[in-house]
Amino acid sequence: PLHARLTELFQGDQRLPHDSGKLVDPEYLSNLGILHYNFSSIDDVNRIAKDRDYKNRDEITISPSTLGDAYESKVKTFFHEHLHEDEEIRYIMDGNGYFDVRSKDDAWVRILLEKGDLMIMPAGIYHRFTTDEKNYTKAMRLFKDEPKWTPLNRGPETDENQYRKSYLQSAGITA
Ligand code: KMT
Ligand code: NI
Repeated sequence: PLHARLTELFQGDQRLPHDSGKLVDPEYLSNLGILHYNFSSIDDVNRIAKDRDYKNRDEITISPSTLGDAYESKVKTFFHEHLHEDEEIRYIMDGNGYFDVRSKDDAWVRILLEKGDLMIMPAGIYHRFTTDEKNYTKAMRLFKDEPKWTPLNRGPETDENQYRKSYLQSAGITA
């Protein structure tokens, strides 16, 4: 099951839960254009990839033991608010992690992903990622074609990005 909650004001470590206790239901997430599943078998992941014509994938283990000195800076980079011009599919193979996504009124919603969770985020949604206090996320990243996950950090330019504008329109968000 997937746990999503509105967050409190962010103070201190990004890896803490920052939980306001305000639960967000699956419909709230689907209204933001987010799909999620829990798959215990890789066959289910393969089926999603086939259905959506995803041809490539890679695996990343985000932890101090695999990334060494680069761990802290990697985690900070993933936590910069950004968008992509493609949808983002992530499958948690082991451990867990938080994806924060922007709500319709621009508040942060923190989504806890655990082993077996697969989330599909639409192109153009502002989001960020962090490990939690256990500092261990093993994830599969799926790509349509060549591995391409260029994050475009939020700023005046991304607000004008055509993928951002299409997203706002499809989610029915008016600024
Ligand atoms: C992203 O786009 O922020 C990421 O892919 C984070 C690393 S994958 C869990
Ligand atoms: Ni991203």
